[in-house]
Amino acid sequence: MISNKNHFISIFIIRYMMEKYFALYFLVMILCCLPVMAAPEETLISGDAKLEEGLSELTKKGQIEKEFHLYATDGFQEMADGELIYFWGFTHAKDFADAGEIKTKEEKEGKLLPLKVPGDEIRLGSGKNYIVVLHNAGFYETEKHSGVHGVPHTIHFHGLDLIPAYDGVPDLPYSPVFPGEKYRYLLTIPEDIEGSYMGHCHVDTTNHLMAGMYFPLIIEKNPHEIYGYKFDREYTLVMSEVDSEYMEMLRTEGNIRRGLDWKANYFMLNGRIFMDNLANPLSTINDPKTRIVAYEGETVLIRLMAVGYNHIFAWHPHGFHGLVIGTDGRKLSYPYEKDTLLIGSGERYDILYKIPDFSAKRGCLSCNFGPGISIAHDHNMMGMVSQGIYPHGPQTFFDVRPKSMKPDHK
Ligand SMILES: [Cu+2]
Repeated sequence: MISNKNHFISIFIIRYMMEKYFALYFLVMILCCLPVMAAPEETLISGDAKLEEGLSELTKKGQIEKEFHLYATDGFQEMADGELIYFWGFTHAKDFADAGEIKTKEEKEGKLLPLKVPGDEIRLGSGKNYIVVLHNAGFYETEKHSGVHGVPHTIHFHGLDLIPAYDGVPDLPYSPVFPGEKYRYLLTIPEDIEGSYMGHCHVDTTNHLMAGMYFPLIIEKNPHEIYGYKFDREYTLVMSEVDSEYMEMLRTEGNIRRGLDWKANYFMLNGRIFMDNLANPLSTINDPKTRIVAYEGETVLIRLMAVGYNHIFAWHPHGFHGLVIGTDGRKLSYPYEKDTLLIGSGERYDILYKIPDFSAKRGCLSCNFGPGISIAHDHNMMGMVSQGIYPHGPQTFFDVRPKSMKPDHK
């Protein structure tokens, strides 16, 4: 039994301890509760039981080749003429890793790569399973009173024949992805499918697509081979258009119903325009993904794609006829030669250019069988005039170099 004296001492000690350590106890409690008190985690829009079971089964068996995390957001892109254009688009963290939920502009800038239009290429292999997770990171550049806050997005994998749950059409059957949410798309690529495709947002498509929400998607069976044809180098060229004034209106007012007012004033190749100042670092020709470099005797594959409102692009390289071997992700039974190829929104063409070997005899004095630079451009002249100035359009160089300059030449 505790005596009165001992009891008094015990209470005194407890009170002393409580007072002394109360601040510390309080601090520990706050720190422990912080994760609970923080904003709720990103919400996953889940599919029905069958979809979820299928996904976890593949994951358990280790049959998911790779998971790509794409973040829908907004930003600015500087053009070669100095114009800063407001865009919407898809970006990602390094190696398309999961960067978790993005809730602030600081997090976006710290964890994700700067927004680029078109978005970076995604490359998949035939006969494999992939998961693409779409996160809506929200918009950070719109003005407060703009009507485009809290806008949802999806990804439509253009050209892949997928079930509706993975086809990216909003509410068919799943709701589109709002800020703070994410959705998983399962892409099972059949063994016999390869070629050039695209991904783009399918919410209010006129506005979201034209605002920059698109990226190339490549499916390959074997590297340096397509439809049974071998090639040495490849370039993916996305031809697209943007109305920078409309985009600024979206940013400031957000009146999406003006979609029919769209009037492109920039026509781009991989999101860039050509400049008459050849040293301009933002010009098409100074982008290693857009300047077509090849060495004598090589075969170059061009994966040509278009995104547009009403512009039909006319791809025309000077000095070369290309062999069109595939279109819209399918091999052509009868390939054909073209030097001017019309391409409309959503179309893709796979074209091979055989660069003759200069060491072989020229066919004639004026034949372009040799090293040097020639241009390749949009032959729909409307496209060669961005902001009213020629030749600021989708134009690049075909830069053919002597075999002796090849880095691995012996
Ligand atoms: Cu969208």
